[in-house]
Amino acid sequence: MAELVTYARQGTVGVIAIDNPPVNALGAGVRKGLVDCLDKGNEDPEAKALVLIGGGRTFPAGADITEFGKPPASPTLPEVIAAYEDSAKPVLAALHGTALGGGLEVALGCDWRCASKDAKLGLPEVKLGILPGAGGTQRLPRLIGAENALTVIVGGEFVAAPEALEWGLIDEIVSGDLPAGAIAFAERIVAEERPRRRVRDMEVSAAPELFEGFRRTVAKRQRGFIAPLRCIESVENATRLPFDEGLAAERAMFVELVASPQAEALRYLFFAEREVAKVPGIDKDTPLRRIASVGIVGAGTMGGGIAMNFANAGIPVTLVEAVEEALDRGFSAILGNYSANVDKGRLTQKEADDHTGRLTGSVNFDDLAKADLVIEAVFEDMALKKEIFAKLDAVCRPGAILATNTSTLDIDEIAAATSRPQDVIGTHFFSPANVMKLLEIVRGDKTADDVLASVMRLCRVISKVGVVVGVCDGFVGNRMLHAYWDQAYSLILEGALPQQVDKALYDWGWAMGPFAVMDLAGTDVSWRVRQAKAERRDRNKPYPAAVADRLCGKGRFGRKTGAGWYRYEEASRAPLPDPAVEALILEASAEMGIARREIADEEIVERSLYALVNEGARILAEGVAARAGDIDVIYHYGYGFPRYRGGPMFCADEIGLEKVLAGIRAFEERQPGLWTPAPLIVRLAGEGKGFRDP
Ligand code: T1G
Repeated sequence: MAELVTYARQGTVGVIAIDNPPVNALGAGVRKGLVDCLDKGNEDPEAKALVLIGGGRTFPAGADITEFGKPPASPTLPEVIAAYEDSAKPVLAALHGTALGGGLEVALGCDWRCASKDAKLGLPEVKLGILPGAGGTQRLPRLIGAENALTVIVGGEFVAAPEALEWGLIDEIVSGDLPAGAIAFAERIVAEERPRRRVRDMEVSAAPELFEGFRRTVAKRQRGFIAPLRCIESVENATRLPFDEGLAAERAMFVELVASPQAEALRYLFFAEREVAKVPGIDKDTPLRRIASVGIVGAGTMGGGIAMNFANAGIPVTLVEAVEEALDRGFSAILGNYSANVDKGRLTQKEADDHTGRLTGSVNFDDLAKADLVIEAVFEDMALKKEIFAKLDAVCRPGAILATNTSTLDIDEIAAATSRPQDVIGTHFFSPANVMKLLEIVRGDKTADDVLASVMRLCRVISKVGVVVGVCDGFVGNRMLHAYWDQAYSLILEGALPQQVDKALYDWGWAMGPFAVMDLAGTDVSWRVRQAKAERRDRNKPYPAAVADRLCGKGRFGRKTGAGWYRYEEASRAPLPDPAVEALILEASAEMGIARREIADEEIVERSLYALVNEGARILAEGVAARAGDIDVIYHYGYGFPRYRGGPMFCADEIGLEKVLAGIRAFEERQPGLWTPAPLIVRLAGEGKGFRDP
């Protein structure tokens, strides 16, 4: 087995190189190698200084996350870092790629740090529900000050090399070859007899207000997450406790958090997000189709948002509308979005101008003839979509990818309107399309592998999380959402009110409750879908959405009409309970013969979750989603499911499918027809298994 860490001397400099692809994670073997090679360097009489460097694409990107939850093998990371800090010879860490977590903590244990100009540095442990556990919260503030350290540790975002140099996190940027530049730097350190610098010996102070300020921000931006508060507490310790006491307190918090349910959920999502990119049956070397120009049909809210993704990624876009007025409306909405981004400082005016410069409008389909990818984003009408795809089939070049942004219609039926169904695919963006990270990629019966692989690859280019799903009504996300909404309607018919349901789910961690979401998206959107399906609806099943039909019947379409499930004051987004809605609900309960009762928040949370899980289990069994993790990634990035709870399927596994099944059966007694337990849950519960078990 190739050595994970090697030692070699170049002139008077000993070089310790790590080689553990893909990201040089600091697993047990690497940690042992680091200490062994340090000893070799310190015992090498010719070596006056040592350089620590990573092979391959990056300096260590952290501890090996796959080792979490297992008994730690010695040496532990704190022991490795203490050894480097106590090295007899000065050590320079040479950073490239993404020097993160435990990797950066090792570098903080070295005397000096240099980096390649495009290196990224960070302590993103908070995103895994933990805090830096190898001295990062004690050494980083000593080196760059408490405020900068809090920004890095509490937010978990990466710092680019130029900013790291400014902050003193690194001492030099190496523009050319990193190993050569690092060795030269080490030789200068020796030649100039620069004094040893142990970060642990540095001092840091800060006013309590600083930490209070960060706590307030966390309460708003990272609501419900435990780790950010622990991070603040530990950095605060660095300003008031001796180093070793602060270090011990950090470690104790780390051990507590790494075993916490939040950390387990966030670790699960970390790997689930990487799994979604591996599409069963699609070879990772599938040749890709070039996508260097894009066409969008429909310049409405969705079409405009979708176009911005490509313009932001440097890809020219042609937006086609039926008439000039619609095109003008579409462009002014897009320009409005960009100037709002400039006002908020998210973009410079030049960047906004560059992006809008890549957008071209047209009312002529022929202008799509050369596009590599065309996405149709007109309103949900099958006949209209088929007409458009027939047109695209006539004008688009051979090999162009034809995609539809439908959120529910049958992709195979749309594809059948062309002579090239193998080039047709679903790309279901979420509103606002230039903001929401999720892209449900709908694989049709005839969709070609290279079309699928190309669109999956495209997700990285436009910074989306792409999840491949099969064809069914509402695909994965919306299909589950209807079961979840049916419970929301049922709960208000049985005794709750929209504000109680929304508060219970918000307090449980959802970004927003279902009724507030319906008002944001427009209650008429799902109403039109229900109306379109009315003839096919099974009359033997309960129809709790009847209360929503009543609401829409009164023209209460949500924020856009100033009233929906809530009322909204002029220019305010605050949802205000409306007695008119309460009256409408009580009237509906009475007419549907439903006796209203007290409903506890726990029941609201449980019925909402179990409705998602039950439908999710059907979707898994049908193969519409490849893995439970795919469903959880969809629910986090597309529907605001609380990240620190992992996802509906993960939650069900944590609760235990036997208990979930018992709960579903209890609800079925109360609502026969709405709660038939999914056979997959019955089987897995019977076998004592979970969705993640093979
Ligand atoms: N441990 C184990 N595997 C890892 C890993 C890690 N730290 N980081 C990445 N991988 C795997 C990943 O699962 C994937 O595997 C492959 O590497 C490529 O990753 C004490 C305890 C570095 C920015 O949180 O953010 O240190 O799917 O697809 O998009 O304080 O990976 O190919 O089989 O993501 O180019 C802190 C986590 C750990 C960084 C690269 N570090 N990694 O992104 O590739 S906690 C992190 C990332 C810690 C100490 C504590 C990203 C990346 P596979 P990828 P990428």
